[in-house]
Amino acid sequence: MTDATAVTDRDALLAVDIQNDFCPGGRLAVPRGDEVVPIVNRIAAKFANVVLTQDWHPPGHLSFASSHPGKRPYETIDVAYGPQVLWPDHCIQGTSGAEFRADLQIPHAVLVVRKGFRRTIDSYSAFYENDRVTPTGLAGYLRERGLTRVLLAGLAFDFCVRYSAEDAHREGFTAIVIEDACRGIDVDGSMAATRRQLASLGIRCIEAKDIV
Ligand code: VGL
Ligand code: ZN
Repeated sequence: MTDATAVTDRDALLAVDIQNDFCPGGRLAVPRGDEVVPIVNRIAAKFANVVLTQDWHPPGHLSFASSHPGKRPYETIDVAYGPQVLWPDHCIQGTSGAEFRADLQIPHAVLVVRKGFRRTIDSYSAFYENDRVTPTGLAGYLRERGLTRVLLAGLAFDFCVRYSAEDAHREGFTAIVIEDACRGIDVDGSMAATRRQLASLGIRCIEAKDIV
């Protein structure tokens, strides 16, 4: 049970990577990823400030298993900034897989943050790329607009939602994950690890019905 969370004008909803490639039929399909769309549409109507993120990779991106001869998707390799999970090719700039789901209907969204556009750095978080030092600019945007709390929903719970929530918290924003508005991939126990890590940082997980 969680208490009602009232949305204010200092809140931002971060709708993470609700793109064709992360939904059934896509190239890195998150199981039941499409189910978040109507939920996020409903939640978004309550927010004055909605930010969308869009995974946006060039062809031959470092995070693609196909860029590493002999490697397979979901293996982990060491790159310049540390371990990196390898993925099927996905969300390639300008392709239909990289487009937002057509049924995602948030015309009042105020910002789209594209990430993962540097060939040699992946970016799970909407705030920092996977080298953990290259910023996307989102923290500055939120601060300059006086937004203090970030509620997160979307795909995937155990990757881009997780790292975005952790970085929001690290940047001094209050981060809250709307868990039933997310779906996960679950690589090597990553769902359980995410729940543990969010809890240890004091990042609350709530349900969509608690947002009023
Ligand atoms: C994501 C893996 C690779 C995500 C993006 O949106 O969670 N996961 N690229
Ligand atoms: Zn990606």
